[in-house]
Amino acid sequence: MFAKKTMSGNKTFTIIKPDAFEAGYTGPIIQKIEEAGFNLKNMRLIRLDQESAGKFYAIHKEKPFFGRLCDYMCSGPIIVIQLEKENAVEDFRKLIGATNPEDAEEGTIRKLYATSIEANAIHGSDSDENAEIEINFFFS
Ligand code: IDP
Ligand code: MG
Repeated sequence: MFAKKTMSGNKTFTIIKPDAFEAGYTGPIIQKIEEAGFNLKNMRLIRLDQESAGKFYAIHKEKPFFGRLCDYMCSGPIIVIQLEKENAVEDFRKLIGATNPEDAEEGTIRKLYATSIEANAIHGSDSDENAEIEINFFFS
């Protein structure tokens, strides 16, 4: 009998969202990401259009907040970053904290820099599969 060991991937993907970019938090956020042991593999400053925002957040298209989310993500420049670290997806989700900054743990990026459940400063992939899809979406 072999113990089943599931290997987690070493890639994840993040976006410094328009509110955090506009507020000048790009530097401190990247510093926290690097201090947590992530390596920056690819990075761009871009501005999304409605079509790309809708594609990126397609899994939320039935949600009541979808339209506002797309408007918000297009409201200003963003930084998209491919990251690498052992156990990347899970460790990065811990580093950013809960979706709603009011529920985020002390010291997490959303606790420190987010202003609301919508304008929550940063994105983090939620699975290895989605990390791959999101990286290919922006860096291919
Ligand atoms: P996540 O970013 O923590 O993975 P998701 O549920 O995947 O959270 O939602 C994607 C993004 O949609 C959130 O980061 C946030 O910007 C926005 N969002 C999520 N839930 C709400 C809501 O209830 N109201 C408004 N915006 C929301
Ligand atoms: Mg999500």
